[in-house]
Amino acid sequence: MLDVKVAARASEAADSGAQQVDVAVVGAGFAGLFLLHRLRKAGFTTVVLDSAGDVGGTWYWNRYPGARCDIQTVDYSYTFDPELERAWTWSEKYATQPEILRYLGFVADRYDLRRDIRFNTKITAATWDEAAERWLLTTNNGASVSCRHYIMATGCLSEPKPPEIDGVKDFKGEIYFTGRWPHHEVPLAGMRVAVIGTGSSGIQSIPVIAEQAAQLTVFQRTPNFALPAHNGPTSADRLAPLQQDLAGFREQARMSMVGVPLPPATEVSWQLTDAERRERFEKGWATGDLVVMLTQMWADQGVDADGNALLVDLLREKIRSAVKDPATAATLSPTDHPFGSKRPCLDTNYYATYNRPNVTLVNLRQEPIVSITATGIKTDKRSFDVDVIVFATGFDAMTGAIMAVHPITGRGGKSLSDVWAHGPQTYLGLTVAGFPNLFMITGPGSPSVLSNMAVSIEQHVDWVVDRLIAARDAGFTTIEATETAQAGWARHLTDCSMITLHRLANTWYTGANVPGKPQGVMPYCGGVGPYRSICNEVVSQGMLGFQLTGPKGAEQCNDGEIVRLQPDVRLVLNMLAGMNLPPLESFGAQGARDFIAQFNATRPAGRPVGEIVDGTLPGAEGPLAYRLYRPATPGPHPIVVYFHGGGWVLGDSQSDDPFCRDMCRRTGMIFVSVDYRHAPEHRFPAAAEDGYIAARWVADHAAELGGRPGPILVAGWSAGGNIAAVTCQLARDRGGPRIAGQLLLNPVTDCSFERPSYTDNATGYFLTRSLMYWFWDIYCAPADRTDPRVSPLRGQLGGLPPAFIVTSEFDPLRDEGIAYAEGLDAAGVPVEQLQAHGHFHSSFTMVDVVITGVSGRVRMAEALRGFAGLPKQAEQGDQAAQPDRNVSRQINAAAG
Ligand code: NA7
Repeated sequence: MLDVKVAARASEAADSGAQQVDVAVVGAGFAGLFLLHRLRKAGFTTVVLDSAGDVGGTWYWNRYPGARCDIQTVDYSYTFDPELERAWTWSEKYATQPEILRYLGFVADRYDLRRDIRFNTKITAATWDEAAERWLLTTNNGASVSCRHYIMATGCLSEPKPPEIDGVKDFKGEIYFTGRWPHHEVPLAGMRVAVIGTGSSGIQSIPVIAEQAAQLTVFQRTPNFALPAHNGPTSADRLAPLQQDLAGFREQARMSMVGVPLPPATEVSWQLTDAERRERFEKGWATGDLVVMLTQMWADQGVDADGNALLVDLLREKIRSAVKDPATAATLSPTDHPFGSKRPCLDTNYYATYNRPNVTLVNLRQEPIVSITATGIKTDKRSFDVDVIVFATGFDAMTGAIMAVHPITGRGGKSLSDVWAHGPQTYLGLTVAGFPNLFMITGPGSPSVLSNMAVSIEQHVDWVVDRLIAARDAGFTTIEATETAQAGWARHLTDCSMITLHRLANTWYTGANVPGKPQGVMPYCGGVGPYRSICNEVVSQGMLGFQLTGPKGAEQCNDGEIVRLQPDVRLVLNMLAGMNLPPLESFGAQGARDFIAQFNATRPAGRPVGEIVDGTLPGAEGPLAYRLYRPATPGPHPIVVYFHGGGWVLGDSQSDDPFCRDMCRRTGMIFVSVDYRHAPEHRFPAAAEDGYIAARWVADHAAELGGRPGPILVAGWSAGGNIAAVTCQLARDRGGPRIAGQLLLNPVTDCSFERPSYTDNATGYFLTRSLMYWFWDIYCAPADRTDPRVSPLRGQLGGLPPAFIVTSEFDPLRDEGIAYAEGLDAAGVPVEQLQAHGHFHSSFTMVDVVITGVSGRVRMAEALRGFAGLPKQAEQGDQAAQPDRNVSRQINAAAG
């Protein structure tokens, strides 16, 4: 019992000739059963191997007291056969382990699956035979297996983690692992029981064990968030849509973010009052549903540390009200991670259990376990004598079951353990380059554990089986991911992981729970629906990133990366494409302005700043409106004169409102956004001259505006970046104002359309080449275009203020921005560049929509502060006053 890794005892393989099949599957859980069913229907000879004695996978092993599903069971079911759905009714909202195991047995019987499953059989080695193009699997029980395709349906949480505590073997009492719970009744009545671990398994079992044991001592290393399940029959609300339109309900789940058909919240936290947030929270709490609490409170809860912290405050309040002893409540309250970044739990009476006289909580952060002794557990402060120790210490997640079960040797004798030595490498979480015909169901790099597993399993199984059918029909015998595709997927995974807060917590999602395991967010964070459409796109693009080969030299390889855009940019562009809008330039100037105003009205409201003041300043030929954003911190602040984007044709002082608010908060500086004159009413050089005059006026009136006297800064996006760059040149040439630094975001710097970015990104990324032609035509006559007041790249570049220049990979203006940076550098101007990969022209101004733009804005703010001689990080006045925000601010800093 002690060494869970050798639970399945080795026996001599009776190798009387390998069993020949088309496909071998490891694992007879949710995934393996469905695979067998589909493969058989598709005409593939198939064998499933499992070290367990029966079907069930994780539900076969995890029999600990209180074990239940924590996704509503109506969602955690097979959906491939409506007849099956009608034939089974769950008795509870969250079914118990025995009921789920009965369900899987029912499925196995219904489709007569057991006859092709070899139970009590573990694979001891898997080797790719290059000549035969087959996998050879040796087993510890019976014949080896020779198969064309090898599919790991091993589950994400199947390999229990060793206890990592000295002295386990010395303990004279009983030891149990929640992940390998005995099949017989475990007597706990009257016993002194210790539970180590407070993840889902601990939190589900502790209340049940407490009712039986004489004394229960819980050893907690990290407190976790737990929500009440409010179990019982499935609510009528939840059943109604399912009963009315089963197919529609299932389809919605498949295209949702987490595999459960609930529309995510759209309002951001700062749009809701305290009372409104509390109301939402209480309603969510009452539903007893993790997915509701994880996705329905407010839109920024899962992507922004501050938005998350508001929810954390309310959750901590619940713990305080459930646990009578304030010190115990404090110990149970998580402080080191955002809600949802570590897997939260669903409980029944968990917190109230600590009010029982027979339950003691030990905080291992204050008194770590030193060893296990013959009689119990010794911390560095005390000894606890116990009769039973329950290890609820979790799993070597995601990769453990794949790596630890047996050596897998692919093409050229490469071992998977070596290939994954620094972390899992996969394409789509489904395949690995160098391992032909090997597939993983819900492998690392797929949504897997961040989703409703039932939905993700069905998607993977369908995708794999459909590919095997297509390959067979086309006469191909091998399918293998390319290195290019795999490297691209790794980049995409990293990009996705920047959206959520998972990277900010030490969890099994990141490998942090296993000493020595490489660190990194392993599941795909981009969502179930987007992931599904990517997998479909791989197919529609001719199996992009796969090499297929067949007899007589048949070969097909469409190499490439499936996603090069940032995940949220991709969503935005897909949404825009879905709207089928006519080109902006076809609206005419006023029509385009109206359209942009309408479009801007639907964006998330910008975040609060200390104060917003609208005013007017004298421009080159008349008054210009401006909007001033003041930070909440005490002034005087440095001032940034800001010029909005819009091709010299569109926009006003409010059109980049969320960006100005965000940058005002991040920099702790005043932003003055100027409504310079626009074309076609006012053509070149109106915008340039207004920009310069406005900067001079702001510098002259800095003190009146509450700003710090001395040099100002300038910033601008797109055409506004052009005006900012031009303003710096004019200020240098016309004797002021003094400018301490310039932030140029996707600036127009030159009138040439010849650079590659104009061709590479001519269409498809919102700012198109033809739209740029149109802007130029409206603003500037061809004869004027080489004037440095519109093509600053053609001006003198020496003696300009230091610059921070941002360019985006998928932007026609990319190369001229880079050229400007290079030009400044050559002229001896200090310049820093951010060449943002996967981003488009609007990435950084779509605040709270393109979340992956945050890190770029953090760098922009640091640069502006550097220009102004301030330390990198700004104190955010409106938050500094609230001590509870310190954790979130630290996390924010780490996120930056
Ligand atoms: P988890 O969620 O990984 O929980 C394991 C718990 O055990 C967690 O509280 C760990 O603390 C704790 N642990 C692990 N190793 C030790 C040692 N050496 N000493 C003390 N405490 C330790 O696993 P579960 O089985 O509960 O749940 C797995 C998933 O199953 C769950 O998320 C659902 O998806 C279903 P830590 O947090 O690492 O400090």
